[in-house]
Amino acid sequence: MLLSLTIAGVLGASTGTPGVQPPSPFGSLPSPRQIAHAHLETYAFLHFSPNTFTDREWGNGDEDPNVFNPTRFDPDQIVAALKAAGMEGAILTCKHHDGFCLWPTKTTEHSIASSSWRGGHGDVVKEISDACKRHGLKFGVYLSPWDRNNAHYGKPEYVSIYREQLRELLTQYGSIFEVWHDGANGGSGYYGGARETRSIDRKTYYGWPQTWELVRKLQPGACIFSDIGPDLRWVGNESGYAADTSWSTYDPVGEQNDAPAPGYVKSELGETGTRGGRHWLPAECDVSIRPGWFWHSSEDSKVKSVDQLTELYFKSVGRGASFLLNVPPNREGRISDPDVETLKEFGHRIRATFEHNLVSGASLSASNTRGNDSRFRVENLISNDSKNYWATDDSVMTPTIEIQFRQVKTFDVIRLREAIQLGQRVEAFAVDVWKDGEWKEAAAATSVGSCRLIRLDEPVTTDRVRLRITRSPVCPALNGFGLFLLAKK
Ligand code: FUL
Repeated sequence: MLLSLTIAGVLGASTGTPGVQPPSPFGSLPSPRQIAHAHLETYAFLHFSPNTFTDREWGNGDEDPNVFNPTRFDPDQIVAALKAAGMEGAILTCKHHDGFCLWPTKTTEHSIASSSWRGGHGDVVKEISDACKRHGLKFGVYLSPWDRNNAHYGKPEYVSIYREQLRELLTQYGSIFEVWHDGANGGSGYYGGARETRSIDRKTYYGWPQTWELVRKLQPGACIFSDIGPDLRWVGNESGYAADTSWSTYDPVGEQNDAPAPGYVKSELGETGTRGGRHWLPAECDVSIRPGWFWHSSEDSKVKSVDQLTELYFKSVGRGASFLLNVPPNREGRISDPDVETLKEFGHRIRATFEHNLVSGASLSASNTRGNDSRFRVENLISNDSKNYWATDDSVMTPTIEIQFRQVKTFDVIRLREAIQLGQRVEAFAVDVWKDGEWKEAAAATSVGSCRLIRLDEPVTTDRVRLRITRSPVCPALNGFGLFLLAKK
């Protein structure tokens, strides 16, 4: 009792030392919905449409609704496979470019209601969203703006139809965590029988600000994804990685250095984002577990390995972005065995790697703690509450932390997290290990954000580790430091 009073006296009571203020936020800041989204880290894409049955990637829009016929459709098998991989949500292609709606929409006849599957009474959106609820995953919707079936595509009428489709999806299927707007737009198609090429002005045609207002009204908690946000940005490639330096802030630029729009952006800039950008707009890294987005039997032997998925995890989640992994259901309406197997092993590997943080149980000391106030103590780096963070005095921008283990430990993975509610602050850091009587640098990196992972080439064994913040324009505020040993497969 006396001891704890004394420590509280030195470091300040949990309500804070009088006069010590939290650090001022720096730069653009995430909204609460973006902060919640950052915790998800990994979630799935489900590409499923007539393409699954016609062996195509982009349907023309003239497909017979009867081709959509998943013979053993099993939403629980699908969602369970995702859950085994540690995924926190699933985004379904409710309508891909071919315009076929996987729910019985009132906006077009080109939907599941016109298919003989389940006598025209099927609703894949409902079944997948219900399965997500049963398994504790969040549910999101992909609704392609480009519609190669719709006769009105290219005219103002279609934009109203698109918004109405969104309204149906956002009001009939419970809580939606993400709304995904594809940037692929315009071109040849069926268009109600016209069979022509239609191009639209990608900057103005869709009236995105109004559409996003509708999303905000109907699902205020949903993050909106597009090439330019407003909540999540496309990383600029479909290979599943962000750049090694990837900022959570981003000011997208149009193709002609003018105002950007979905489908009209210098997408390569998405890989790095913009240091000091006006918008908090973290990257989402999309990639398919197979070469194509849709299922093709010829790709059953081309499913990514656990090592490949692990590498992508490190290059997406580990670079402050989210990992959107596409897992396409097959013609039966299930996830194929090779995909199920890899997902299970991947989930096991990630869980086994991160379940035990070697830093917990070690003693930590910081070169500086903000106002010597226990609210900002270094132990916050290993508390599981992301609201608690370690911070330094305003004048201390390059502090160090030392970790002393009771016995030597072996690790090859380093994890650092910033308290992003205060913005992205740190610009560079290094990690040293004590070896042969001196500090040796084991790793150095730049941007942190919600999560930075470093994988060392070789495991290191030591009883002392040092974290050095080497560049930061303001005092750092970190809420996680971890050392782990990558689990074998
Ligand atoms: C692209 C689309 O054209 C692909 O078919 C796929 O849906 C991918 C996620 O986005 O832009």
